[in-house]
Amino acid sequence: MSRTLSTVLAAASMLALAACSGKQVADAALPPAAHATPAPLPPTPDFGPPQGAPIHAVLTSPPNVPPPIHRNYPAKVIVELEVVEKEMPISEGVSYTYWTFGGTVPGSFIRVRQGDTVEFHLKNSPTSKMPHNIDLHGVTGPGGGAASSFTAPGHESQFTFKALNQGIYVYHCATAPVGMHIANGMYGLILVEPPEGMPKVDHEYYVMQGDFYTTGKYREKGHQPFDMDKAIDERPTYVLFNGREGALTGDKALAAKVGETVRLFVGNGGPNLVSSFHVIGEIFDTVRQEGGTVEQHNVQTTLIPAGGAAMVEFRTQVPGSYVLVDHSIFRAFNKGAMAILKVDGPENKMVYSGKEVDSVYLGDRAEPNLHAVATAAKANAAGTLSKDEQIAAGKQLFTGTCSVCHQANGEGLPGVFPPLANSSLVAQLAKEDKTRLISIPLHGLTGKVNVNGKAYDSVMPPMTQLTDDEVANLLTYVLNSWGNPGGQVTKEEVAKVRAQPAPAPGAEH
Ligand code: HEC
Ligand SMILES: [Cu+2]
Repeated sequence: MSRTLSTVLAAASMLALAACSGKQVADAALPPAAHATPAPLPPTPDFGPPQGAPIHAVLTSPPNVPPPIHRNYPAKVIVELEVVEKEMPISEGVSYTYWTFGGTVPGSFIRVRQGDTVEFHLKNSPTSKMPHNIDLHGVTGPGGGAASSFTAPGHESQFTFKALNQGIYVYHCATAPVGMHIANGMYGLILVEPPEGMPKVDHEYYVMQGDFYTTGKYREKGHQPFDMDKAIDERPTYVLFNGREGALTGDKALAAKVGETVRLFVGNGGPNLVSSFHVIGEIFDTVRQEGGTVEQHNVQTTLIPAGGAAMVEFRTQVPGSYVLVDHSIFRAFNKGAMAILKVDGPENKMVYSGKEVDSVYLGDRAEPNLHAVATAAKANAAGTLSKDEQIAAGKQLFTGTCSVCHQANGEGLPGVFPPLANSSLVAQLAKEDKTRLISIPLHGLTGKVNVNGKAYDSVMPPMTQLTDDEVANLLTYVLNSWGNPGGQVTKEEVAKVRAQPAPAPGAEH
């Protein structure tokens, strides 16, 4: 053995010894003196042996949080969590094969009391194809439980830990390839309440961000497989709250009344992105950043690391729709990272004059109103897509995409945005140059154009975020609305034009 190697080994075994004895000290004199946390440690009896009959933990599906714990002694708490692999919608008309803890993304919310002894049962459904395990960040021990919980399909593992530290912790699967298991939705939160409990609030909600990688584009219809290359390059197709676009909008929005207090447990499963968590129109009165014990006040946006969580609290003042976003804002508007907190109650003109935020910010994302889009996608896949279905889908897509400039009624804005309603240019292109018409949303439009006798010399940006069938449906809707001449554009025609170079600006008749 070389001298350097033996020195290294000796040093390593000394380190191991030091770690070992440190652990023994901690075990003997709980709360653990070895923890370098500045937080005041709770009275020792809370770390004694579990008392009373074992308790079965109440687990909840997002956005629900189990009720507060009102116990004044440490107990043995049994947690039973089942891993289920299942196909679910990731967006309207788009499905994805998720791997879940408890059948939801994020996984079931677990709530225990600091000092509790948690007997953890991890089951892997017999219908699973993969082995899984669990790493709970609230566990002190190798792999946070991962080393003891590797579970094959149809099997169950059991391990026990003492909840030494209070806080809100992420749990996730740590089976190789770890990134893929997390990207498929294998994460959730466990709250370790302090012995004295948490301050009472009117609502507690569970929200967790995650990034998703599909082979198709954002909102590309049909079943979308996981894309490992995009995941490695950290180029997500979706960034979502609670695992699907629209999980918390429309009739699934979070709810509160004016004057109530709201506590959000906000986690970030990653696997890659850090979240700049923000609620449009609210200021966080209190944030427990990174889920720690230090309270920060009057915060606009809080960073939530991948594999981290925060508790944010605020009191609502004014009714309306408050939009939860990742303020890395393309993620909100182009990848789905948007949720709604709907606050009902009387106006308070002293605080705010009125007028809703959601039409400004949300467009077609405020309500899960893309059913016609999904119907069209299904019909398209089945080869039975009708013009009427395309028109219905196009109408829904028009809001928040084209309507921003051309207005919902297609009239445009005088001198700024040309009308699509009864447009001489749309009529002309529909008859003479369909390729050019299709290229307008795909490649944008610049240079002089004449519509209904009026000249425009402006810029329409390319709408490259739209998929082929979205463009086809949008144009079919425009062609069949507001006195335009009718006609149809297919997904295949759009694909062909997309592959061609953009026409030169001003090459208009
Ligand atoms: C950001 C504003 C904006 C958005 C969004 C926008 N357009 Fe335009 N659009 C324009 C402008 C500006 C022009 C005129 C460009 C010029 O002067 O060269 C135009 C021109 C057009 C024209 C040709 C002129 C006409 O009025 O017939 C069509 C067709 C058209 N847009 C369709 C669409 C469709 C379909 C969408 C949605 C996918 C869309 N636009 C979204 C700004 C916009
Ligand atoms: Cu897994």
